[in-house]
This record gives sequence, structure tokens and C-alpha cells, in this order.
Amino acid sequence: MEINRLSDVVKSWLYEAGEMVLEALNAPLKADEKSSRKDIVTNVDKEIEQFFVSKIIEQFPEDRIIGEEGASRNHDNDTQRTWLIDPIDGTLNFYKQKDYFCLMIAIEQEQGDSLGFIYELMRDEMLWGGPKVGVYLNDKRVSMVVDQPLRDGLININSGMVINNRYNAQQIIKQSLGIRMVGCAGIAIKEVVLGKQVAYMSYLQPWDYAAGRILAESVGIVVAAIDEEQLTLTKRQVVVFATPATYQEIRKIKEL
Ligand code: 2AM
Ligand code: CA
Ligand code: CA
Ligand code: CA
Repeated sequence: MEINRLSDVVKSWLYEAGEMVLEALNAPLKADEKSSRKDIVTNVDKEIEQFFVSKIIEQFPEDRIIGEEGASRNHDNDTQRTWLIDPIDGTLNFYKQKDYFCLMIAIEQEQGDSLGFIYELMRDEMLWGGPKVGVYLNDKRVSMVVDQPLRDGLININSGMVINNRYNAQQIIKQSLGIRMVGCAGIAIKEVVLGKQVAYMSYLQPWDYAAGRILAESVGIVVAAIDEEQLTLTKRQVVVFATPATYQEIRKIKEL
């Protein structure tokens, strides 16, 4: 399928899923704990993941799928394309605030054909695109990022890393204009892609950053593991999204 057609198809799935989420908010949500009291999954996370998986299987039965809530398909096949699904990113926000969450899909492919989608439903904002097609907020092209240094920008760092001063997080914050925390990786990455903030840093799983990485790299943002290992699709890592200048400063400060 041609890349513009593919992005239209995926956006139509996200809009349809958004309608399902709004509908589901009319009924009480059911939440289960995963690894801790702060790490939950709701009935809606599972329903939306299933919805995306059924759409992918229907149209692209050979493709590999990785979903946060357990979807896994064709991992042994020599497939060209991998889908990463985070059905509701910011589940705790979704559950407690019915706001500040997003739906994310990444399509990893060769030759610059990757696509990322971050759909912030409650603001009606679809951030989508990739290296070949460019990045758009709804229908408006997003420009290449302005390379602002840390001292001129707002940053977002995972609250646990700040509390425990991991990688000298408190010093990084002091050297910035200030910290903003939203509790949703997709929204945090979206703010960096749109040039509103200069960096985001958190412990992230592949489905938390896959869509964001494709979008961010397409507008000139550095995306890297803080320990400078390769980012892999198989484990949790501390991932930094930053303007090139801010990334260099974070690298220096984290070693202090
Ligand atoms: P999630 O809501 O899809 O689980 C919250 O700080 C942000 O970090 C959310 O985007 C959340 O994604 C993500 N996150 C990643 N690992 C997490 C974990 N173990 N517990 C809570 N949030 C996690
Ligand atoms: Ca989760
Ligand atoms: Ca997530
Ligand atoms: Ca999720």
C-alpha cells in the first residue's frame, strides 16, 4: 500500500477508536493493577488494542505486531513491517482525569517508510508522519525544530527520575527554564516535536516511544538511550528526546 494511502487508513482507525473511547467514557471504567498501584490497565486499553489488532490482521496478515496489552503476532516471520501499539498512553490520566492521554501507533519499515501517529483525542490533535512524508499536526505541516539550548527551554522528566535524582535530573532542571510534567509519554514527546519544550526524558517501553521517535527524528530532534546504547524494540530503557543542543548539555550534566 502506498505510504499516503497507508497513513490515511491508520488515521481513520485512530478516529474510529477515538469515538469508541469517548463512548466508553459514558460508563464506569474497570481498572486492574499491573506491576503496581500506579501501573494500571482498563477495559478500554484492552478493547482499543484489540480493535487495532483486528484492523491490522484484516488488511496486513503478514505484518509483525507488538502491543502493550499483550498483542503479539508473526515474530518468527521474516516480515517487512512491524506495528507497535499503545492503545491508551497515559492510562492513569485517562482513569483519574479523563484527559491528558493519547492513542499511539508506530509502523516500522525500511527505506524511510516508517510512520508514527500520536492522537491526542481530547484536543482533537493528530500528530502524524514520518521521514518520507514529513510531519503534520492535523493538516498543518510541522517545521524542523529550532535548536534551542537547555537554558532557553522547558523540559519534562519522569517524576520518579526527578525524585531520585537519576542522571542528575535535578541539575538538568535547574539549568533549564523549568519543568513540566504531564504523565503521558506521547503528549510529552508531542510538545518536543512541536518545539514547545526542549527535552523529555523517561523510562520507556518500545510502544511508549516508537511513534514519537519516528516523528521526532523527522523534524531534527535527537532520540537516544541515555546510556548511549542502541534503542531496541525489546526492552525498557531511559530514552531522551531533545533538541541537538539540549541533548549535548544533558549528556554533560548527567556525568557530573
Ligand atoms: P501508559 O499509560 O501507556 O502505561 C506515565 O508517566 C507515562 O509513562 C505514560 O505514558 C505511561 O504509559 C508510561 N509508562 C511506562 N512504563 C510505565 C510503568 N511501569 N508505570 C506507569 N507508567 C509507565
Ligand atoms: Ca501501561
Ligand atoms: Ca505508554
Ligand atoms: Ca498504554
